Amino acid sequence: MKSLTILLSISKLEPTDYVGFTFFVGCMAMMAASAFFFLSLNQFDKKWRMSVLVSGLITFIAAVHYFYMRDYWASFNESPTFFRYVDWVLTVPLMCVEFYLILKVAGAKTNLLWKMIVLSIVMLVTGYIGEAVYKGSAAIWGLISGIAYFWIVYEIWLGEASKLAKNAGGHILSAHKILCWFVLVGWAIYPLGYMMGTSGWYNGFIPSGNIDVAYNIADAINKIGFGLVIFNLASKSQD
Ligand SMILES: *C/C=C(C)/C=C/C=C(C)/C=C/C1=C(C)CCCC1(C)C
Repeated sequence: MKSLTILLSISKLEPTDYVGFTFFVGCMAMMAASAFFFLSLNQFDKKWRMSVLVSGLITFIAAVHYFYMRDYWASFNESPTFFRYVDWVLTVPLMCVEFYLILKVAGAKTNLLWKMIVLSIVMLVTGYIGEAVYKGSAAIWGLISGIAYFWIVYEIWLGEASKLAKNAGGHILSAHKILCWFVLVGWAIYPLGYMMGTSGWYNGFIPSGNIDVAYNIADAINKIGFGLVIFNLASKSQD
Protein backbone atom coordinates (compact mmCIF):
# COMPACT_ATOMS: atom_id res chain seq x y z
CA MET A 1 0.00 0.00 0.00
CA LYS A 2 2.72 2.40 1.00
CA SER A 3 4.77 1.66 -2.09
CA LEU A 4 1.78 2.48 -4.23
CA THR A 5 1.31 5.78 -2.46
CA ILE A 6 4.97 6.56 -3.09
CA LEU A 7 4.47 6.20 -6.80
CA LEU A 8 1.40 8.38 -6.79
CA SER A 9 2.45 11.09 -4.40
CA ILE A 10 4.30 14.18 -5.43
CA SER A 11 6.21 14.52 -2.22
CA LYS A 12 7.65 17.81 -1.21
CA LEU A 13 10.71 18.54 0.80
CA GLU A 14 10.15 21.17 3.50
CA PRO A 15 12.95 23.72 3.89
CA THR A 16 13.23 22.90 7.61
CA ASP A 17 13.40 19.17 7.06
CA TYR A 18 17.10 18.56 7.63
CA VAL A 19 16.71 14.78 7.65
CA GLY A 20 15.01 14.96 4.25
CA PHE A 21 17.79 17.25 3.10
CA THR A 22 20.44 14.62 3.88
CA PHE A 23 18.43 12.10 1.84
CA PHE A 24 18.37 14.56 -1.05
CA VAL A 25 22.10 15.31 -0.83
CA GLY A 26 22.81 11.59 -0.48
CA CYS A 27 20.94 10.92 -3.70
CA MET A 28 22.90 13.58 -5.62
CA ALA A 29 26.28 12.59 -4.16
CA MET A 30 25.75 8.93 -5.02
CA MET A 31 24.70 9.81 -8.58
CA ALA A 32 27.69 12.09 -9.11
CA ALA A 33 30.07 9.47 -7.73
CA SER A 34 28.59 6.80 -10.02
CA ALA A 35 29.04 9.00 -13.09
CA PHE A 36 32.62 9.66 -11.99
CA PHE A 37 33.49 5.98 -11.57
CA PHE A 38 31.75 4.80 -14.73
CA LEU A 39 33.24 7.52 -16.93
CA SER A 40 36.75 6.81 -15.62
CA LEU A 41 36.64 3.12 -16.54
CA ASN A 42 38.42 3.43 -19.87
CA GLN A 43 41.52 4.96 -18.40
CA PHE A 44 42.39 1.82 -16.44
CA ASP A 45 44.16 -1.44 -17.18
CA LYS A 46 41.87 -4.41 -17.70
CA LYS A 47 42.91 -5.92 -14.39
CA TRP A 48 41.64 -2.90 -12.42
CA ARG A 49 38.50 -2.19 -14.43
CA MET A 50 36.36 -4.69 -12.57
CA SER A 51 37.21 -3.11 -9.19
CA VAL A 52 36.37 0.41 -10.38
CA LEU A 53 33.20 -0.87 -12.05
CA VAL A 54 32.10 -2.42 -8.75
CA SER A 55 32.78 0.93 -6.99
CA GLY A 56 30.41 2.55 -9.48
CA LEU A 57 27.79 -0.16 -9.02
CA ILE A 58 27.86 0.34 -5.25
CA THR A 59 27.18 4.08 -5.50
CA PHE A 60 24.67 3.59 -8.31
CA ILE A 61 22.61 1.05 -6.38
CA ALA A 62 22.72 3.45 -3.43
CA ALA A 63 21.63 6.39 -5.63
CA VAL A 64 18.52 4.50 -6.74
CA HIS A 65 17.66 3.58 -3.15
CA TYR A 66 18.27 7.15 -1.99
CA PHE A 67 15.81 8.34 -4.59
CA TYR A 68 13.14 6.10 -3.08
CA MET A 69 14.19 6.76 0.51
CA ARG A 70 14.02 10.51 -0.02
CA ASP A 71 10.50 10.12 -1.33
CA TYR A 72 9.47 7.75 1.44
CA TRP A 73 10.75 10.14 4.10
CA ALA A 74 9.06 13.14 2.48
CA SER A 75 5.74 11.26 2.22
CA PHE A 76 5.55 9.51 5.60
CA ASN A 77 8.11 11.19 7.83
CA GLU A 78 9.25 7.76 8.84
CA SER A 79 12.54 5.89 8.49
CA PRO A 80 12.67 3.94 5.23
CA THR A 81 14.06 0.89 7.05
CA PHE A 82 13.06 -1.58 4.37
CA PHE A 83 14.71 0.30 1.46
CA ARG A 84 17.71 0.92 3.68
CA TYR A 85 18.30 -2.75 4.25
CA VAL A 86 17.63 -3.74 0.64
CA ASP A 87 20.30 -1.22 -0.33
CA TRP A 88 22.76 -2.60 2.26
CA VAL A 89 22.13 -6.23 1.41
CA LEU A 90 23.16 -5.44 -2.19
CA THR A 91 25.98 -2.98 -1.59
CA VAL A 92 27.76 -4.38 1.49
CA PRO A 93 28.46 -7.79 -0.09
CA LEU A 94 29.80 -5.85 -3.11
CA MET A 95 32.16 -3.98 -0.78
CA CYS A 96 33.33 -7.37 0.45
CA VAL A 97 33.87 -8.37 -3.18
CA GLU A 98 36.20 -5.37 -3.49
CA PHE A 99 38.51 -6.82 -0.83
CA TYR A 100 38.65 -10.03 -2.81
CA LEU A 101 39.19 -8.26 -6.15
CA ILE A 102 42.15 -6.22 -4.99
CA LEU A 103 43.71 -9.24 -3.23
CA LYS A 104 43.25 -11.57 -6.18
CA VAL A 105 46.63 -10.46 -7.48
CA ALA A 106 48.13 -11.84 -4.27
CA GLY A 107 46.35 -15.15 -4.72
CA ALA A 108 43.03 -14.65 -2.89
CA LYS A 109 40.80 -17.71 -3.29
CA THR A 110 37.05 -17.70 -3.77
CA ASN A 111 36.54 -19.14 -0.28
CA LEU A 112 37.60 -15.76 1.12
CA LEU A 113 35.04 -14.12 -1.15
CA TRP A 114 32.23 -16.40 0.03
CA LYS A 115 33.18 -16.13 3.69
CA MET A 116 32.97 -12.33 3.48
CA ILE A 117 29.69 -12.37 1.54
CA VAL A 118 28.02 -14.82 3.94
CA LEU A 119 29.21 -12.89 7.01
CA SER A 120 27.92 -9.60 5.64
CA ILE A 121 24.52 -11.09 4.78
CA VAL A 122 24.19 -12.67 8.25
CA MET A 123 25.11 -9.27 9.75
CA LEU A 124 22.43 -7.46 7.75
CA VAL A 125 19.60 -10.00 7.92
CA THR A 126 19.88 -10.32 11.71
CA GLY A 127 20.10 -6.52 11.96
CA TYR A 128 16.91 -6.16 9.93
CA ILE A 129 15.10 -8.70 12.10
CA GLY A 130 16.04 -6.72 15.21
CA GLU A 131 15.25 -3.33 13.74
CA ALA A 132 12.01 -4.15 11.92
CA VAL A 133 10.60 -7.58 12.79
CA TYR A 134 11.25 -8.55 16.43
CA LYS A 135 11.92 -5.13 17.88
CA GLY A 136 11.35 -6.46 21.39
CA SER A 137 14.53 -8.52 21.15
CA ALA A 138 16.58 -5.96 19.21
CA ALA A 139 19.51 -6.34 21.62
CA ILE A 140 19.89 -10.07 20.92
CA TRP A 141 19.62 -9.71 17.14
CA GLY A 142 22.02 -6.78 17.30
CA LEU A 143 24.47 -8.96 19.22
CA ILE A 144 24.38 -11.71 16.58
CA SER A 145 24.80 -9.07 13.88
CA GLY A 146 27.68 -7.55 15.85
CA ILE A 147 29.47 -10.90 16.05
CA ALA A 148 29.30 -11.24 12.25
CA TYR A 149 30.59 -7.66 11.97
CA PHE A 150 33.58 -8.33 14.22
CA TRP A 151 34.29 -11.50 12.31
CA ILE A 152 34.60 -9.42 9.15
CA VAL A 153 36.84 -6.97 11.01
CA TYR A 154 38.99 -9.88 12.23
CA GLU A 155 39.20 -11.37 8.75
CA ILE A 156 40.55 -8.21 7.12
CA TRP A 157 42.71 -6.92 10.00
CA LEU A 158 44.27 -10.16 11.21
CA GLY A 159 42.96 -13.10 9.19
CA GLU A 160 43.52 -14.48 5.74
CA ALA A 161 42.85 -11.20 3.94
CA SER A 162 45.48 -9.32 5.96
CA LYS A 163 48.10 -11.98 5.18
CA LEU A 164 47.35 -11.73 1.47
CA ALA A 165 47.61 -7.94 1.62
CA LYS A 166 51.01 -8.19 3.33
CA ASN A 167 52.20 -10.60 0.64
CA ALA A 168 51.03 -8.23 -2.07
CA GLY A 169 52.71 -5.20 -0.43
CA GLY A 170 53.03 -1.80 -2.15
CA HIS A 171 49.95 0.07 -3.29
CA ILE A 172 47.68 -2.91 -2.62
CA LEU A 173 48.77 -3.14 1.01
CA SER A 174 48.25 0.61 1.57
CA ALA A 175 44.80 0.53 -0.05
CA HIS A 176 43.86 -2.55 1.97
CA LYS A 177 44.87 -0.80 5.19
CA ILE A 178 42.71 2.25 4.43
CA LEU A 179 39.75 0.00 3.60
CA CYS A 180 40.31 -1.78 6.93
CA TRP A 181 39.93 1.57 8.73
CA PHE A 182 36.72 2.27 6.81
CA VAL A 183 35.28 -1.01 8.06
CA LEU A 184 36.44 -0.51 11.65
CA VAL A 185 35.49 3.15 12.07
CA GLY A 186 33.11 4.07 9.23
CA TRP A 187 31.01 0.95 9.58
CA ALA A 188 30.84 1.31 13.38
CA ILE A 189 28.43 4.24 12.88
CA TYR A 190 25.71 1.75 11.86
CA PRO A 191 25.55 -0.26 15.09
CA LEU A 192 25.53 3.07 16.96
CA GLY A 193 22.56 4.19 14.85
CA TYR A 194 20.90 0.86 15.54
CA MET A 195 21.28 1.37 19.28
CA MET A 196 19.84 4.88 18.99
CA GLY A 197 16.76 3.56 17.23
CA THR A 198 15.99 0.39 19.20
CA SER A 199 15.54 -0.45 22.87
CA GLY A 200 17.99 -2.53 24.88
CA TRP A 201 20.52 -2.47 27.72
CA TYR A 202 22.40 0.30 25.88
CA ASN A 203 19.64 2.94 26.17
CA GLY A 204 21.16 4.27 29.39
CA PHE A 205 24.25 5.69 27.70
CA ILE A 206 23.33 5.93 24.01
CA PRO A 207 20.82 8.69 23.29
CA SER A 208 17.77 7.72 21.29
CA GLY A 209 16.83 9.76 18.29
CA ASN A 210 16.45 9.82 14.54
CA ILE A 211 18.96 7.48 13.06
CA ASP A 212 18.64 8.48 9.42
CA VAL A 213 21.10 11.37 9.54
CA ALA A 214 23.75 9.09 11.04
CA TYR A 215 23.08 6.39 8.43
CA ASN A 216 23.07 8.90 5.56
CA ILE A 217 26.37 10.46 6.55
CA ALA A 218 27.91 7.03 7.11
CA ASP A 219 26.72 5.82 3.70
CA ALA A 220 28.24 8.77 1.88
CA ILE A 221 31.59 8.37 3.65
CA ASN A 222 31.70 4.62 3.29
CA LYS A 223 30.43 4.11 -0.23
CA ILE A 224 32.05 7.06 -1.97
CA GLY A 225 35.21 7.02 0.16
CA PHE A 226 35.67 3.29 -0.31
CA GLY A 227 35.27 3.71 -4.09
CA LEU A 228 37.82 6.52 -4.16
CA VAL A 229 40.40 4.35 -2.40
CA ILE A 230 39.92 1.74 -5.14
CA PHE A 231 40.05 4.44 -7.82
CA ASN A 232 43.29 5.73 -6.35
CA LEU A 233 44.79 2.25 -6.18
CA ALA A 234 43.87 1.61 -9.81
CA SER A 235 45.42 4.95 -10.86
CA LYS A 236 48.64 4.35 -8.95
CA SER A 237 49.04 0.80 -10.21
CA GLN A 238 48.85 1.95 -13.81
CA ASP A 239 52.54 2.72 -14.08
C1 LIG B 1 26.86 1.23 2.40
C2 LIG B 1 26.37 0.61 3.53
C3 LIG B 1 27.13 0.04 4.52
C4 LIG B 1 28.62 0.04 4.49
C5 LIG B 1 26.42 -0.53 5.62
C6 LIG B 1 26.96 -1.17 6.65
C7 LIG B 1 26.16 -1.64 7.70
C8 LIG B 1 26.61 -2.22 8.86
C9 LIG B 1 28.07 -2.43 9.14
C10 LIG B 1 25.62 -2.59 9.85
C11 LIG B 1 25.89 -3.20 11.00
C12 LIG B 1 24.95 -3.57 12.08
C13 LIG B 1 25.52 -4.09 13.25
C14 LIG B 1 26.99 -4.39 13.35
C15 LIG B 1 24.74 -4.41 14.47
C16 LIG B 1 23.35 -3.80 14.45
C17 LIG B 1 22.68 -4.00 13.16
C18 LIG B 1 23.44 -3.38 11.98
C19 LIG B 1 22.90 -4.10 10.75
C20 LIG B 1 23.08 -1.89 11.90
